Amino acid sequence: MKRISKKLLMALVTVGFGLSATGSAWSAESLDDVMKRRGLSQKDVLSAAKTYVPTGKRDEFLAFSSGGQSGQLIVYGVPSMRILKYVAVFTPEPWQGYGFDDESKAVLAQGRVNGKDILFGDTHHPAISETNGVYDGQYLFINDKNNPRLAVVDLSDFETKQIVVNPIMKSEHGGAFVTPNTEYVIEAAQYPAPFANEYVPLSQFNEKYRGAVTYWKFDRKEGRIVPSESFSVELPPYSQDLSDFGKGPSDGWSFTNSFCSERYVGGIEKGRPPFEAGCSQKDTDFFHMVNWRKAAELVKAGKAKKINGHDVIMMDTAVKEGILFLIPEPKSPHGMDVSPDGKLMIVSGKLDSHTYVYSFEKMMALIKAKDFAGKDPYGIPILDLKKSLHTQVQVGLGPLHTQYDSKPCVAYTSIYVDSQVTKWDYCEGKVLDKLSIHYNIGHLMTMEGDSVTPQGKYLVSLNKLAIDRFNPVGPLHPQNHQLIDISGDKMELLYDMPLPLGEPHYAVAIKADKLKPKIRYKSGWNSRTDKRHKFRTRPGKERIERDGNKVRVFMTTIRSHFTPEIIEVNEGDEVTIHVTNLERAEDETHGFAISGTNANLSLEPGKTASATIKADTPGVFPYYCTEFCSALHLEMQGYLLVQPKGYQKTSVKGTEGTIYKKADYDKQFKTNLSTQGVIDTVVGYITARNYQDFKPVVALVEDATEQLGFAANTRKKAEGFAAKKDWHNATLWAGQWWQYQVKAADIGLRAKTYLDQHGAKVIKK
Ligand code: K7E
Ligand code: CUA
Repeated sequence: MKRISKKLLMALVTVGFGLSATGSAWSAESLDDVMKRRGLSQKDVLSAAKTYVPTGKRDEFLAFSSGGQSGQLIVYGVPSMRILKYVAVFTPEPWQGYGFDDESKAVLAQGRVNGKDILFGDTHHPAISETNGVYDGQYLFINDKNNPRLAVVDLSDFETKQIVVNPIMKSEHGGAFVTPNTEYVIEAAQYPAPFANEYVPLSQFNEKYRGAVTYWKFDRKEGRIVPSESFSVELPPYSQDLSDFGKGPSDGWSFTNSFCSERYVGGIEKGRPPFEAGCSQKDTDFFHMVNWRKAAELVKAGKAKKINGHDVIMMDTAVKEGILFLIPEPKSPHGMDVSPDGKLMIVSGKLDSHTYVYSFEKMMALIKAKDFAGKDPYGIPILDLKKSLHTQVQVGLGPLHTQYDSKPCVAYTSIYVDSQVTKWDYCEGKVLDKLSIHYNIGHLMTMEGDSVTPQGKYLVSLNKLAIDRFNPVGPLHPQNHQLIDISGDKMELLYDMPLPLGEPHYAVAIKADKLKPKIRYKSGWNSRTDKRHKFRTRPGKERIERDGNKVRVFMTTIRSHFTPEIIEVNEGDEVTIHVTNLERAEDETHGFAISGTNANLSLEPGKTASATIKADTPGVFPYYCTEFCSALHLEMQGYLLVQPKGYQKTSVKGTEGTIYKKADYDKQFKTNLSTQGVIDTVVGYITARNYQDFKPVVALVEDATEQLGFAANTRKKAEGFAAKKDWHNATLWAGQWWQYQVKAADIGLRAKTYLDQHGAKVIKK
């Protein structure tokens, strides 16, 4: 402690009042030297200059990538490709306390399937909420392919708020995609299964197994999906795949493609050809079109059937009401991407080297004229492929997904087998450029590339294999996201980013300045329900309440202590600890973990989070702060003592700690006075400048003022004890007074540095 004291004081004096060092010394190496030494070409250096974001500067776009088998969401900046956050969605994640505090456990519990906790998700497609087809940066939705679920992430704090389980599907894939005003989020089934939770032999596949699309109603004001206002449309047992919503002229419709329209059921163990053979026999599969707006009206009119408590429009109703149509599409298709103007739908067949561009206008004309090529086995009218097509372009082997440029008619398609990105003109139907990637691209993403206003500039290729791109780290390789410059006529590869967290499928990128995430919560906030926490604690109101064998602890935390610091309970008690972080300062997150338990909280400023534990093992369990929050972070600790049943107080005497005398008090008092002198000078330095013009400094000054308030209070306590000649307590409180001074000084110095670096001006007093 004393060592820190000296160091800090020295820092105060030297940094605070020494000459500010304006680094003007030339680096010994020139750019040429470095290029030579590191073997960099001109092109490498240009790429570096295009992607490098200097310290303190920020990225122009934020990308949200699915986290694949991690069940999470990955956030990174473009063009720097710096990873900023893994947002916990379907899987417990200790850093964020997700699945380790009671509040987030309640969110994960919403995602139980058949009453079982599911602690894994396979996230594929994130979608940012839209207003008039433009990304608005408010919410993000993401699906879980394995357990058909959808999650809502609030982009005001990047936290998962809700998980809904699809009531009729057993797996899904074609979600999440949103309507142009985010009234609905779509989820399309993947592997057909019976809607009811029951056994049905595969011999009844055609009759009893079904596909579907679900339209989840989103209440933007509440920021939550409303399951009771959501509905589905029954579809044939084709494996539905990707989906997209119409916009502009095609608004009101949704489009979903499918594979295995052969309805093959496999059975390799019975000597039958495997799924992959039986599911790719026909030359074409089916593209489904659903008039979702009319479907919503049919539900309102009572034309849906309740299945598992959920409204489903059955196929016969859908056919009769004219809201469901099919069109052949290239076999084993994958992507389904509506053009920014909503006039065209692009589909690629993985086993075909073409992309097919469908014309919404032509499709509607065929429907209007009842000009159908036939019906499928379920009576759904089929539109003629040729008559529906705008054009067809040979783009390469294994085309998957398509994204759009800010330039009209320009699209980019991922070419899996050829490991390429093809840039092409979908109006004229011609290829413009090709670029090799490394290796086996899945999705690709342009900036806001599936909205009505694509931003161009960059493309990220989400590659399935990295192979030789990075330092080897064992047989399991990271994924490779490659950044590509698309601002010119020719695509230029800029950067390889390893992603070591599951296999991302789709990603979306938004202009960073559209996001306005909060810095702190309102004090005592339950971030998962977005309401004041029922068990928040105000400063001074910390307490421990007991009701039978249920113990409730109302705890607060602020640099660098918990209140209370000692919790004594009895073996067999159920203990719930509600911790409120009283901090208002930016980035002052505290953690809270208890030895021998899974309790682990992340307490951002203002948040209240809770841990419930069963005190079934008697003993001593230290708890501590898991975030390095201040110079005395290690001292941010406490004890949970669990007294065994029938514990008898022993007569063995013990002692605790050091006893302080008057000399100790005098010494501490003197230190505090000189520290105060230093603080006064820093305060003088700041207030002599136009610090109020700098928002971050104003926040720092508020924080420092708060710390100085605490210092004044503890000083009074110290002096009170000194007056009573209780030198021991007087010394301890004087020590605490000094702690607050040090925190204030630390913050003051941060403010001073900021002012120095941002050209603050001296103002006359
Ligand atoms: Cu192509 Cu799930 Cu969209 Cu994987 S998906 S790549
Ligand atoms: Cu609070 Cu470390």
